[in-house]
Amino acid sequence: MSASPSLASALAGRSCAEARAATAFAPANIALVKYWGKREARLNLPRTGSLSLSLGTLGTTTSVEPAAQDSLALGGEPVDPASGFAKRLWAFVDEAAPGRPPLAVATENTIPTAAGLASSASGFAALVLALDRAFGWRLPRAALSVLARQGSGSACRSLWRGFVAWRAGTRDDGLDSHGEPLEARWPELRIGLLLADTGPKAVGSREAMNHTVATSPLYAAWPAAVEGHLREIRSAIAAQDVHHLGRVAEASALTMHATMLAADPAVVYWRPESVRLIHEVRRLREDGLPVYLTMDAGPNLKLLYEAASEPAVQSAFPGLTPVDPWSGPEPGED
Ligand code: 2P0
Repeated sequence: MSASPSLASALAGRSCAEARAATAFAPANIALVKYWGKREARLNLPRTGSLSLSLGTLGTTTSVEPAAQDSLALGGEPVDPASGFAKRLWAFVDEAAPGRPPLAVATENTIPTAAGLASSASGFAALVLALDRAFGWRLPRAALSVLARQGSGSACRSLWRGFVAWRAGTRDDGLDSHGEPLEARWPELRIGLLLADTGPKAVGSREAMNHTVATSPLYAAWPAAVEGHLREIRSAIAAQDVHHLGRVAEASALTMHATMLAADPAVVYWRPESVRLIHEVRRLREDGLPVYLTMDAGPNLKLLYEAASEPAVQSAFPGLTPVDPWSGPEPGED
């Protein structure tokens, strides 16, 4: 049974009249089974489920406080209200907190911005957690996940640490489409961030996703592939089988890129260095090192391996930023 009716009343009852100063952290997340394609664009309702791993201490900390007028800062610097970032953020705040007073919002990424990995996911999740505290809503975490999803789809998975499943849901209002933490912990599992290119992206992920759904003949095969990947990844997590988990995560990422390569015109995020790194990961695996890769809508790689393999992975890739997904606070806690 879905908890939607109670989520609906919890959300309907939120008051936005008075705010106090509040701060919250949310981690970035990397999908092991990717979200790629929407059934409804305004609410970011996905065509399929997805499953992610949160990035421990890497993410976004956001503060909200009442002010004489709206203002926005990123990394301590004021953000131009006419910028795309500011417009998207305030449109979201107006929808999440209708009738609100003016607010000063300050946001900081702990994920290296130059790494091209700072995501809208931790940003919208931290903002929703900060708004929940600022207005004293005390909403259930699933309701906050619904709100975060409306800012950016993948943000609905950044409300928890560890593994998080996002169920596609079937409702038109999206109240059954939110993140849900898995109980499973896998303390040995690591994720490593590996840069192939730090230049600006030619195509944003939202645009690439919509363009792929609209024009790629391979997209028709995507929903069934995801169903299989979701079943497989849950069984890999239950067994703590890094080979199984890695195979499925790699297949999900490469299948997603295959749908993009078949779009018209093709979306090609891979740079020469991306391809070199992909081959290097495969070579290490042939030599017996259990290391696998995933990629998002960009040229960079994320490596999946267990703690015991970290020295070997680090020595093969000196530029690697290793992440312990189990470190850091529970999102929304001090
Ligand atoms: C994911 N990505 O599952 C997939 C894999 C990128 C590749 O979710 O339009 O910023 O805000 O719902 O969440 C990135 O897209 O898109 C993303 P919107 P979002 O992590």
